[in-house]
Amino acid sequence: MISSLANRALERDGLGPIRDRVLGGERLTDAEALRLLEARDLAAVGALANHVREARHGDLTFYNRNVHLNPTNVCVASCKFCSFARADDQTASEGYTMSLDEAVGKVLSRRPLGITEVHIVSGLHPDLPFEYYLELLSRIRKAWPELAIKAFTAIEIHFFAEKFGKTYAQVLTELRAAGMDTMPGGGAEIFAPRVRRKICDDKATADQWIEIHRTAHRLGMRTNATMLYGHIERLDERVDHMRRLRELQDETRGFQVFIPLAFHPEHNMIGKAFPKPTGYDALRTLAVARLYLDNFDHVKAYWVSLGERLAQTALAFGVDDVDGTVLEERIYHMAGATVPQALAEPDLHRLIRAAGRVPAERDSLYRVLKVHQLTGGAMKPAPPVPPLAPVQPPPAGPSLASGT
Ligand code: V47
Repeated sequence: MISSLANRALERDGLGPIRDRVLGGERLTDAEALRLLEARDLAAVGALANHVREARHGDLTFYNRNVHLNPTNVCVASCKFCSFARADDQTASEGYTMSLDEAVGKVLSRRPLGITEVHIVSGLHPDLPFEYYLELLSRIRKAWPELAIKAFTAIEIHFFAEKFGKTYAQVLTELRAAGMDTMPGGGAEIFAPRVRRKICDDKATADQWIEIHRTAHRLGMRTNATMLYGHIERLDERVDHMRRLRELQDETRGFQVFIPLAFHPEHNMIGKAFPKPTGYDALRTLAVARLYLDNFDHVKAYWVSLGERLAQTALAFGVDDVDGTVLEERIYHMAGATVPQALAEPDLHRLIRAAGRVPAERDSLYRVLKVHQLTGGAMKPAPPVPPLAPVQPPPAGPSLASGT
């Protein structure tokens, strides 16, 4: 329930009608989401988001045991917010490309840690053949069949389709046959063309990002969605971004989680003009996402992007997921993140428990593996994952024109 103090604050700020609609289970309009993003009283908005979070998940807070793999940072795109990409493989410029042995070996070396998911993202390398990616997946899959492989953003899928003359469905089908399970949510940035033109004008468009996720969902895959905020975008462009995600989710139900990503300003082209978003901005964005995205099961506070303390605080502002152990993250550390390279499972438990929540280890598809109650941690059976829209056969022909 919302406390009487929060209720009073909502009334005082003219947000009573929005509160009533949220409590009545009604969908928020774009204008209402914008009102909430502009609201003065963060705690009151947070209380509303917390109500929705607790109604869905109680105190459960999800995390997984995951590792990251970034096989190359060589990238032909020139996103102005990116600190990770390099133009070539020269060690002097900190460019690198792992051999397949190196990349596969890195993943397999984590086996003793009980990892359940690897998250693979790369730069758009101008010379690597498609077989490199297929073999990367198939070698991991063969050596470690039960490891879930979350791989390749929509930006990479678009790049492969263009470079190798395939449709999105063909690229996804071939990667999937090689071992890929789900897709991460990266590369969405902000969908508004005004923003994309300025910060990432030479990679997949918003429409293409959406179409690739739609195609993945139609093929029966689960994917994630992100939003990179805290740079040149306006608040209404954040709402527009979430609206497009909500619309696709209405259509496919294929998204698992929404992850707002706070801009990190170091070592990139726009960082000097835009400092890191404030804690208030981060919490308000997460809370409004929880309230507006009524068809998303989960909202994640990525601790690497927010820092452990803010991610922990976010658990009272609508968030139910903190990502995972994240061994060996590079993208945010190259952009100035000062958080550790990884968090051990007991550290995640400590953060979650100190926020009054219950840690629940999940797998890559958000099935609960273990609820860590303080009294011993009984196993809970994994709930079934609801089916997606029927699997559609990939259309024939190598054309990209249809975007499928
Ligand atoms: O696509 C790049 C963003 C993304 C910066 O799906 C930056 O579970 C802030 O997508 N400041 C990669 N953000 C990370 C990502 C992700 C992370 C965790 C979980 C999941 C998931 C996905 O990071 C990029 C881009 O949008 N990014 N540079 C920067 N300087």
